[in-house]
Amino acid sequence: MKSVLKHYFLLWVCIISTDVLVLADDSIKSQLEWWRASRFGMFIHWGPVSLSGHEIGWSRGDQVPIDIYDNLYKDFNPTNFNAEQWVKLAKNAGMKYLVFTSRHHDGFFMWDTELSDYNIMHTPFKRDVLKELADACKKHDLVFCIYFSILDWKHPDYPLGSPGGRTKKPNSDMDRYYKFLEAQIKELFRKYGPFGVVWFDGEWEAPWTDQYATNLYRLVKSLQPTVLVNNRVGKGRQGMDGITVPGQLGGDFDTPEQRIGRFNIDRPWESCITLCNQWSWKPNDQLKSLKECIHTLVKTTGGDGNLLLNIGPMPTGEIEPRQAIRLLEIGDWLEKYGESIYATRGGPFKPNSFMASTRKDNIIYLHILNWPTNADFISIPKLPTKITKISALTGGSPQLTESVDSLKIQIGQQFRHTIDTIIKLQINRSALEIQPIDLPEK
Ligand code: H79
Repeated sequence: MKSVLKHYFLLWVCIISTDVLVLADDSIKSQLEWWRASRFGMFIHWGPVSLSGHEIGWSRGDQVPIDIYDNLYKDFNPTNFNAEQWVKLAKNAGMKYLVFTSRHHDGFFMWDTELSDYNIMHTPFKRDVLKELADACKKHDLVFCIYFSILDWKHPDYPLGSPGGRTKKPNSDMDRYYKFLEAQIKELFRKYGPFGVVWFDGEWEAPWTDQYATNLYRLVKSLQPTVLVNNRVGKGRQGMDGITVPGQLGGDFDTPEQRIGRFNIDRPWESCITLCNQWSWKPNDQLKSLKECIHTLVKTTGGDGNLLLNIGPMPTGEIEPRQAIRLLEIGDWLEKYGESIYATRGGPFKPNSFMASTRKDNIIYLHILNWPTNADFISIPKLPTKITKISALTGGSPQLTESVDSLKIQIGQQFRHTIDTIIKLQINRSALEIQPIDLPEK
């Protein structure tokens, strides 16, 4: 009798878990299509820690003593914050969605919550930043998304208190903490939803278990069946490559961090990468060049992933002018060449160090990122299709020479760009049907 019951129980567990996955697959299909076609989003890491200039994700109880860190909010008064300016900047940068840190590991709530006093309304600023951003996104037609850390080093019920679990809390209660977390998620959806994505983080710490993960995933999908959830809801992410271990709860997409993800046309993925070095603002942080930003976007898209590019606004509420200028430069580039990025899929050539490729309909875009120094042409493997036309989005008239096993492409020196030379190949079949092709590293 006992073993029969056990079988019933196992069957029930299987039905419940399959049910979650099937539900997700059906209801997010068009949402995933939108997200993939968007290709480029803005990540924003912001909070009282910007006053100290230390990193939001690992300075509490490390570079900044806990009692100092937890009192920073009393001086947080970003009077120059203007949600519409941030949103307009994201739009002008060519970004299609915005992911904002509603609550990071440090436990500070950037919204007007009923669940804790440790929130933005208890700063001298007293304005609901999340609400202002959600409204501005709606007004300017940018998809609003939230980042939310599963861990909370400040809350007494969460067992750990600083990076690496170095601080432990004596009277913690993880079950009670989980209820508190659920209440936050419900409040967020009720007051600020719907969202394009809920971007979880902090799942790697030991108190978070598969059971909590499954419950949270179900809760989120019940609140908004169409919302996308990243793989950090569960325990299946492997390291900073961000790939989910097969068979584990992995949400709707993978999340390589501070690196370009590997070519993958089967599983959706998004690289999150900072525009400077830190996630949250620090003075004189090193800013990436325009070339590095474009190469990152092109290689990400060429690998069939999205790019979530992060900025950390200053404690005044402003985005550093030099960072804003860089974003506008990216936007200018996308304005001219966006047809080779948006609504494309990665491939068929897998990116390597000198080029990437994207495709849609019967078109393949070759993005040549570094020209060979010892030749005036590039040579790539032949395509299993006839090429009906060759042109260059970036100017000039490229010449194509086809041999038995390779394609040779030449273009005048003055049309070889230092950032990206975009060659457009029109073919006589759907480019999406072509199997991925490895490019040799010369
Ligand atoms: O929100 C951003 C980060 O704050 C958060 N995830 C992204 C999206 C994040 N929190 N922790 N981590 C990422 C991983 C931290 C790795 C670390 Fe380290 C190892 C922190 C300290 C040791 C690597 C090495 C970074 C600093 C030294």
